[in-house]
Amino acid sequence: MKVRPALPTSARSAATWPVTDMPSIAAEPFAFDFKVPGIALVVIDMQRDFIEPGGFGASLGNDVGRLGAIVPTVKRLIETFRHAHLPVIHTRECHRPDLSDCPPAKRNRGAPSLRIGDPGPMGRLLILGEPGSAIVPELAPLPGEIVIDKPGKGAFYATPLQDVLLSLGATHLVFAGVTTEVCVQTTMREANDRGYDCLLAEDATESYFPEFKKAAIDMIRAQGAIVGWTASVEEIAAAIAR
Ligand code: C5J
Repeated sequence: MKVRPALPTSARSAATWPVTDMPSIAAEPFAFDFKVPGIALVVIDMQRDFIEPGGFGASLGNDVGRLGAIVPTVKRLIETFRHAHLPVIHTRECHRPDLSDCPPAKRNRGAPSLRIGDPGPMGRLLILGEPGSAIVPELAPLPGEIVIDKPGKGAFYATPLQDVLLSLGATHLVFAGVTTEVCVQTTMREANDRGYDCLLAEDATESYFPEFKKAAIDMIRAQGAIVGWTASVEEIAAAIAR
């Protein structure tokens, strides 16, 4: 797996982040206190393959329209972090063209109309470099922003994400992206186990199944934020702006 670029550029290095008093986001189940420097945004898998017709999500029989609807909200969140010179990390679920990083158990599961690696209208499904694996143009990473390519649902598995976060000095992570109960929740759980304080942007994440999104949000913040916090983009933006 590659990180593009290998490490954050100087514009986003911890040394240049502004230092402030500990700010706080109005969140559930209680306020999310964070540090600057120390907070980073992780945008999970806002790829054409999940969001546009003809991709991997559609091959599983899903109505992809729900996911496209959050693009403007995710964009607002990304721009909030960019404006504050805080790190933005993007992930993409994708595999090598020879599928050497795609276990048969993943590729052969179920009865989709197309399998990972099969040719579709946006190129081969979930294959690095194919048009479908790209992040939707509205949310395209800026030069210097980190892109993590991941073969699994969680963004820590078989990727350099942990090293990247350590190099950034990140301690608090805000999550957005798709799908809430699969790659977003898996990554949040991985991050939580690694000691990061995690917050999910409720209106900048989506599922093909509204009931799964609601259940995931409920599970994350239950039992005193057992996996993490949740808050609206409005509240996150307000706190970052302060
Ligand atoms: C899925 C993802 N749902 N990004 N991937 O297969 O959530």
